[in-house]
Amino acid sequence: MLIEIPRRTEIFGSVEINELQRVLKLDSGGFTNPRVKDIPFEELKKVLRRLAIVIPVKDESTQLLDGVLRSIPFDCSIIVVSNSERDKHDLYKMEKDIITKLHDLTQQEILGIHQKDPDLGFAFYEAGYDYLLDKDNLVRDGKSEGMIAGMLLAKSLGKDFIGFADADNYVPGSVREYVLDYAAGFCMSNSPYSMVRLHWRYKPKVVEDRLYFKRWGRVSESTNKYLNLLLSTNTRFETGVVLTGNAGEHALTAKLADIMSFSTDFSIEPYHFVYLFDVFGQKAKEILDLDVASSGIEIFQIETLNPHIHEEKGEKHIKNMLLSSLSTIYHSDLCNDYVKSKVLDELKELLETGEMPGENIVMPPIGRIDANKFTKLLEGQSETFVKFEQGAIEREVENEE
Ligand SMILES: Nc1nc2c(ncn2[C@@H]2O[C@H](COP(=O)(O)OP(=O)(O)OP(=O)(O)O)[C@@H](O)[C@H]2O)c(=O)[nH]1
Ligand SMILES: [Mg+2]
Repeated sequence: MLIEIPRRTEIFGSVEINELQRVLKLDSGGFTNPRVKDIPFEELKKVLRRLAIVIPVKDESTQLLDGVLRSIPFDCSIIVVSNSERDKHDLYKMEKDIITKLHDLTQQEILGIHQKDPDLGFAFYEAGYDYLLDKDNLVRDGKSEGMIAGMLLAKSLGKDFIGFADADNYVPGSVREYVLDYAAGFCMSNSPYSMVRLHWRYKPKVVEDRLYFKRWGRVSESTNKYLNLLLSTNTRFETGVVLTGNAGEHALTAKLADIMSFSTDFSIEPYHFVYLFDVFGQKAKEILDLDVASSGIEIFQIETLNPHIHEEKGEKHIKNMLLSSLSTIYHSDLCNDYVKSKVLDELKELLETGEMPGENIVMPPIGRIDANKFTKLLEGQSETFVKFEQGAIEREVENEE
């Protein structure tokens, strides 16, 4: 892959945010120059083998899920965490069938679980992690809650890198690129604590019967604006470095996943920044982790070559995302009265007069949970858990011998 080298890096305490980098070519010919980095495919492949892709899914069309599953490079493991309907129609059964068929045909490693499985709730309960459980000890609804389950399963597979891909993507080829972009980010990183966040080149919409290649979504634009304002007011140097505040498509090292707190549902992505700024930024109250402080946390923001074409979820979803994204910023330790007033102005149509943005539920780090023990509680117990191991690699190794 040929990818731009970031021109600038903003440093905020232990957090290094690299400026947006464009993917120049998905393939490359070994040509190097000071402005671009050439990453040979073999290097990407080494990372892919250490990467699990978690796919959170809720009531998406099975055609879309099928395309996304087939697009994930073979070397990665896939983990599907579904919160799809099971009552009227058992959509999860159909998803499980797709997973099973895909494994039969490809031998790729693939795991699946349903978010509402009582055994999943029990595994969290046994691990002493009840922050995402409801009163019946079931995992709450929410994308973030599903992602946390996925991260633990990835850790139980011994993966060093964990990435996410939405299930509602219409273009399987773009999902394949996202995964390669994650691998490229990890190839460039020097710290064991790093994160890769994707920015779409375009998010096309249908306008007057024709495709319009839109650059920015309304929620992303606002979230980025206020995350940048948070940084600017604290460093006193204006910046626009954050361009991936709502990046659902992102990946992080398992070591970083271990020390992060996660905000509920769709506020998980903007909260990554808020958490890192609050806890590891230059105004952090205490140094929590010496290893992190000395290694630094690297954030890469990569502009994809492919546009992002996904299912439109409607105005209500967009409003909820905007409200929960800006609420995380409003409740940051670093948010002063000026930024708070700007956020309130932005949200005035969504809040009643005098109403303040509610605080999102935040779930503490998962680093203390024994992921193997957690997964063992599901194996052989849970009705919805499936785990298909990779078959073909063994054959490859045998051939090499
Ligand atoms: N496991 C799980 N997945 C969910 C849940 N809610 C949504 N998802 C999935 O999370 C992914 C992202 O959700 P979308 O609704 O597409 O939201 P988005 O793409 O971030 O937002 P838009 O850009 O507004 O469409 C999709 O694959 C959803 O099916 C949930 O409660 N649990
Ligand atoms: Mg979507």
